[in-house]
Amino acid sequence: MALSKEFLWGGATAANQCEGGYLEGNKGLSTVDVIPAGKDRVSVLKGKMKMLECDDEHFYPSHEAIDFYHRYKEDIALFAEMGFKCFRLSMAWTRIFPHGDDTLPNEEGLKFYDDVFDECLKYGIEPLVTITHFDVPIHLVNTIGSWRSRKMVDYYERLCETLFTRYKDKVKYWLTFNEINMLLHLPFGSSGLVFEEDENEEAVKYQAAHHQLVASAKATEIARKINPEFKIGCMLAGASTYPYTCAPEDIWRAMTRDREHYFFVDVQSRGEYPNYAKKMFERMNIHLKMEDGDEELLKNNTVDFVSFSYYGSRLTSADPAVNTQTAANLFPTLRNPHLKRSEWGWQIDPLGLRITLNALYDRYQKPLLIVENGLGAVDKPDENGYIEDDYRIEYLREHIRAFKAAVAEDGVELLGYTTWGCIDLVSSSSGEMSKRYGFIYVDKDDQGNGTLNRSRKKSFNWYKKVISSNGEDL
Ligand code: BGP
Repeated sequence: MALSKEFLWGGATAANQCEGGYLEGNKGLSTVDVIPAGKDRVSVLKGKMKMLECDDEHFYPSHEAIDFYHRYKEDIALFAEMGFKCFRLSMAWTRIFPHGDDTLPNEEGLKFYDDVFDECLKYGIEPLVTITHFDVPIHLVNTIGSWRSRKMVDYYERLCETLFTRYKDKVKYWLTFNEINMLLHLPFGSSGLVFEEDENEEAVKYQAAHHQLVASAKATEIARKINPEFKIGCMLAGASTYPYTCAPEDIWRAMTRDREHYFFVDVQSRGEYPNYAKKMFERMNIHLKMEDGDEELLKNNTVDFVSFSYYGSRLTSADPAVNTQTAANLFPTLRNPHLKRSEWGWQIDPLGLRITLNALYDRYQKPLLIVENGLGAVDKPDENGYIEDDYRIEYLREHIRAFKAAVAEDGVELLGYTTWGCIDLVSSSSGEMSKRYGFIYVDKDDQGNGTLNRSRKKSFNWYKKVISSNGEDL
C-alpha cells in the first residue's frame, strides 16, 4: 500500500524559534523571550532557576530568531518550491493577547497570521497550527503563576475562540499543545511553571497538566461548534522506551516509563484518566482539584488524531547499578549500544519510529501524524557556501522508510509527515543556531551574527524529489 495522494508532506517550525520581532506589532513578552542562550538555559527551562525579565548581559535567541516575521514570504516560497503540502507553524500567544488576559485581541498580531496563512494557501500549502508551542505570556506567569492556576483555562479558551473564529476558512488542522508531556520535564520552558521552595513539584505539575487537559478539551468543544470540519489533534513528545535487558523488572520499568507519557494522550484520546494514573496520584499524595463537569468535558471532547514528535527511542533499566551514562537528551535515557548518536548525543533509531507508530496506533486506533522528526547537526558550508548534508538525507531517508513500512506492512493510518526545522532555526534546548535541522540554511551564528540570508542545502532538492514522487524516490 503506497501513501495516499493526500499525504501531508511538509515541515514544521515554532513561532518563538523562527519569528523574531519579539516586541514588534504590539507583541507582549512571553516565557521564551526571557530564556537566554548559554549555560543557564536548561536550568531555566526546567524551572530550577528564575529568569522573568530580559537584561543586557544575556543573549536571547527568540528576540530576532531567523526573522521569519519579516521574511515569511521568501521562506514560504522556498517551502512551495520543495512541493510542501503542509506547513506546521505555531502562533505566538503574545501576538494575539500581549498580556494573555487582555479583553480584546491585538489586530496587528491577527493580521500577521492572516498574511502568513494567505501566503501558504496561495501555493496550496495546508497550514497545520500549533496553538501554543512552549510559550506563555509572562504577565500570566507573574500574576497567576501560569498553568498552576485554573484561570489559565479561561484565557486559553479566549485565545482559541479568537483563532478559530478568525481563521475558520483558512486553517483546518489544529494542535492544542506542543509536546504536552514535556510539562513534566521542562515545566518552565513548556508551561511557565516556577516552583516555590519545599513544595510538592509533582503535585503542581499534574495540577497544571489537568488544567491543560481541560483547556485542550474545551478548545476541541469550541472548535467543533465554530467549524465542524476542523480536525483537532493532541501532540506528544513520542518515542518508545526499551528495557535494558529481558529481566521482567526492566520490562516493567520500561512500561511504566512509557505510561508517564501516554498518560496525557490517554486522557486526550480516550477521554478519561486511566486507572494507573489515579493509583499513581494516590501513591504520590497528589489530590487533583477538579471542577464539576470536567470529567464529562474530557469524555465528550476527545481528539480527532494523535500527532507526535520523534527523534529517537529511549532506554531504561530497573537496576541502579547499570551504567547510568545517559544520552544527552532532555529525557532521561540510558545509552543504547546498538544505536548511533547525533552530535548532541540524541540516539538515532529509525526502526523505533515504526515501533512507536504501531504502539500509538494499537493504543488509540486514531489517525496519526508525525509532526517533528529530524537531525540536528553542524553544517559546514563549502567554499561556495553550499552544504552537502548527506548525513541529514540519510537520517530522513531511513525514517521515511520506517514510517512507510508502518503504513504498508502494519496498516497504520498516517496522515502526514512534517520534518522539524525545515528551515534552520533556533534550537529549543540549547538556544543555539549551530544545531541545524533545515533543508534551507540561514546565515546566522550562535552569537546572533550573520546576514540571515537563506540558501538551499543538498537535502532541499532531495526532499523535493521525495515529495514529488510521494515518497517512492528516496
Ligand atoms: C522538540 C520541540 C521543538 C524542537 C525540537 C528539537 O522538543 O517541540 O521546539 O526544538 O524538540 O529540539 P532542539 O531544538 O532542542 O534540538
